[in-house]
Amino acid sequence: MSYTPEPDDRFTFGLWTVGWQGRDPFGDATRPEQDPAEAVRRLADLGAYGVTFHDDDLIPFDADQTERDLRVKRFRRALDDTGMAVPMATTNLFTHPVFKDGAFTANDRDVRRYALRKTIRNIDLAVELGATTYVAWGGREGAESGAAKDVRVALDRLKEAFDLLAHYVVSRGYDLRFAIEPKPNEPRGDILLPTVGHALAFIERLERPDLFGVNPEVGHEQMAGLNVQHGIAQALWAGKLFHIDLNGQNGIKFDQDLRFGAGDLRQAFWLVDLLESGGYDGPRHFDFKPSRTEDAEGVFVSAEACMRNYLILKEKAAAFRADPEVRDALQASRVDQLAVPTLGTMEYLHHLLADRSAYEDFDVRAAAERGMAYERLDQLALEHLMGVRGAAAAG
Ligand code: XLS
Ligand code: MN
Ligand code: MN
Repeated sequence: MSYTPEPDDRFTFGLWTVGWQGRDPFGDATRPEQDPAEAVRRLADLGAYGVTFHDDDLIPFDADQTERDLRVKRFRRALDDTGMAVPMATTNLFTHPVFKDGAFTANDRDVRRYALRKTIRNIDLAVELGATTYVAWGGREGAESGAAKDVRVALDRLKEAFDLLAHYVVSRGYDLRFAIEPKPNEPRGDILLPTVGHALAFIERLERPDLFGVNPEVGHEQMAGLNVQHGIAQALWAGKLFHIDLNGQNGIKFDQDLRFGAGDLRQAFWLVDLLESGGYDGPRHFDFKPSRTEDAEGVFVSAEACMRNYLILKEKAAAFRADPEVRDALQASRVDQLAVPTLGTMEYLHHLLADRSAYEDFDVRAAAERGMAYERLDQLALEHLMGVRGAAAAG
């Protein structure tokens, strides 16, 4: 197998990923500025399906109307020439110093009003370019110290902002849904809605929860020490996986944004296994930072590798699921039994209470002695991943 991506694979990239110049808190840019139209062409050549953007990735923060129109025109031409899509867009509410205390939850009311207008302006452009998902990552919505932010009130303001944005989208008749992106910290010491779970709970308090889902990022969950597969599974279970940011991360440390497949490879394997079987049909969006050690060409080597790694893992996950020994091991671990409801059809609580076999006559000791045989099952997965079993091993 060649692992060559095609638009049907629906791989997308943020303009800010391949366009990242390598500026970090300790060092200047290591790469020149990139023309978004050129990024579109290069990614299309590699087999990507589309690109996504923050308003400021496309149009410099202080651009006047003429420059704005020119930039959008150039970008649009690249999209038309290549057939690349823009399934998602988002707002930069974190780079400019005006957002140093947050955007929708800044203590200063005028900053909050400005953030809403900036977002609405880019929603119009996003919809014009065909986006159906609008990501909201609240990078600066947080605090470094206890008294600085009344978190309960900040959540009121965040709700107010999202309710207003939903109202705007509905009143315009836009086909656009919001995907909230959780992250525990960085750039703020602590960010509001730090994990998928926090975001899911928050969404239920909004006026239009149906218009809001999550955009989990692999590395962000791992920065919190969480199992990303579990978080994504819960988002899927809740019908809230509207979008996903794929990348790599090595445990609890700064946001590494490694290319997909780097970092925790085992979690990447289980994640692909889940996405491919769990009913997610949205874009496979990469939000990574090509290491600042790379030159302009190395950036695309890294981008290509994200897609390649996804396709390799997809093949490995399929081979794992199709392996007769795995099927046997799954059965030995009674994984299928979990799908059987704990009470039977037409069985009610009073039946359970009257069922002596469920308690009084239940052989607790025998049940406790049963092994789960998970080690064999997990070793099979590991051997598929290491390439000593399955299609790749045979070839
Ligand atoms: C930063 C986030 C950001 C969002 C979009 O950590 O990942 O890039 O995906 O604003
Ligand atoms: Mn990240
Ligand atoms: Mn992201």
